[in-house]
Amino acid sequence: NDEEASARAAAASADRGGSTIFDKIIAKEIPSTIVYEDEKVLAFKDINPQAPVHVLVIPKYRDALTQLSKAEPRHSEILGNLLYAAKIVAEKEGILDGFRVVINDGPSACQSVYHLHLHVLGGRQMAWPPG
Ligand code: D5M
Repeated sequence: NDEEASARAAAASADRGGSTIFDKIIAKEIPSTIVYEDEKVLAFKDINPQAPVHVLVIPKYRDALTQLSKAEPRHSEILGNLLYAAKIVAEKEGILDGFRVVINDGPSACQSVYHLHLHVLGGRQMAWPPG
């Protein structure tokens, strides 16, 4: 289907080292609604929210980390920073009573932007299993 095809095209572009729309968001070249920012991570509202709260948490320095499955030992610190930032986002958004953190990795998981990102979702009852 279309979603799968565009996910595969995005993966191919990432393999060629292409930059993504998130680089423009980090550079503030395109607008976003920032929820939290520090020197290492940026959290902003997802443009296509799947829950009342839907925030993306990304590393500011891409460091060739397009997706979790490409992570190496040197990425462990930024991975920890991202997860901790997800907690700060949940706190700021008032969803500490229940929220979900998701990483879509690769075409089969419908990853569409090849700049590592965590989804923080909440503000409604979440179902399990996810689709
Ligand atoms: O999720 C990529 C997510 O990125 C998807 O939920 C839409 C979101 N997105 C794409 N462009 C923007 C902009 N410009 N602002 C905010 N959010 C955006 P994935 O896990 O790769 O499927």
